[in-house]
Amino acid sequence: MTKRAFITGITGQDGSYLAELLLGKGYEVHGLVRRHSTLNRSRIDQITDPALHLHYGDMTDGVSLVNLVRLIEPHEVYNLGAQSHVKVSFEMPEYTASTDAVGTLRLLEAIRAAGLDCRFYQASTSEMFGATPPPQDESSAFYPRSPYGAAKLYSHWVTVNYREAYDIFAVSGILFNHESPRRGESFVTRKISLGVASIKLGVTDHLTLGNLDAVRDWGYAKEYVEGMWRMLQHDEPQDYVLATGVGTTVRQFCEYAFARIGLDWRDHVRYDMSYERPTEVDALIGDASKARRVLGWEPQVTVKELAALMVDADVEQLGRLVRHRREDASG
Ligand code: NDP
Ligand code: GDR
Repeated sequence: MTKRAFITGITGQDGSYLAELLLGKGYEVHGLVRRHSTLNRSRIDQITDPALHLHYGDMTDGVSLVNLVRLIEPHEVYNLGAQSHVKVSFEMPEYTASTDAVGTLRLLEAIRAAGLDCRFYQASTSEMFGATPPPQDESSAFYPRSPYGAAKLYSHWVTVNYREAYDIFAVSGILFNHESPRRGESFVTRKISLGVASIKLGVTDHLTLGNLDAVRDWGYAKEYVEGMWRMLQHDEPQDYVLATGVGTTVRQFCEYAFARIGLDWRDHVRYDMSYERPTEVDALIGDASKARRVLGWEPQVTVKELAALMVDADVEQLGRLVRHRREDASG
């Protein structure tokens, strides 16, 4: 029997890697896409597999979710769709809550009302731990520090509640930061790798950042989507932390990224307080022992390797663009 998966957030970093993973395993994959005035499917454009189907909808539109769940009758639902930028959540708190908190409720209700025997994955986040000091694991206290973190905490608990109240196989993956060349350009690691590439190619000579002291646990996104899938294959619905266990400051990440092209970050990084958040999360370092023990999940790519692979990808991609522009300009 062909398994059907429904992915919200399929056009995002994780959604695109997850779609590739599931198609590779023989799944029929259905993805929720939002209507934009111009298409923004660059992360999934390369997928030519006819088993991929895209449907218009939105996490803020319950009717679209109800209709799609009934139409697709998925065996597995991965809820990755969200306003995922922490700083933006301070500027758009209500929209963030509607998408990231109530959106999950809408989707769970659609599944419950359809009476489907389907497994549900919720994209929870280390941001729910917020001010709780590291290391953080599944039993650590939650203390979100942003509208994003608070909205995701609602989704986390409503996922637990639907599991207990309605016996739905619903799991919450509490994932620490994970990055890749497909990372959105306004998240700090990608901003750094793109900045480094721009400096190498002579497009600019500096990069402007906010708080360099924040500590994050950065892993490679491709490995994390494998963890999501494993959570849904286990016999029991449980919640898991996915993390590398290694804490790195934004400053250190800069050091690694600039070193890749033989430069000293201190000569090129400027500070701008407008990138600071009203409340910051100082340090997140995860303990993923449970995922290692129960799911056999273990990340391989180190933060240094991650910085290098992101810089290399941006140098190549931006290099192509710059060459084309120069060719065009020279007629
Ligand atoms: P991205 O920002 O790359 O992708 C977010 C996705 O959600 C996009 O496909 C976006 O669509 C979609 N989306 C946004 N708003 C809506 C909406 N109102 N209705 C439907 N879809 C919407 O995020 P990531 O891939 O990095 O993360 C995936 C999930 O995991 C998110 O929920 C995020 O909060 C969570 N998470 C991420 C971590 C990380 O380090 N990457 C860590 C822990 C949790 P569009 O392309 O149209 O904008
Ligand atoms: P985060 O990721 O908030 O951890 O959320 P982000 O890359 O945005 O910030 C990480 C840290 O870097 C500091 N920082 C900057 N951040 C950005 N974006 N831009 C800057 O210029 C800059 N300068 C310093 C931030 O203050 C912060 O401390 C990500 C998202 O993917 C969430 O969706 C996810 O849930 C969490 O990771 C786990």
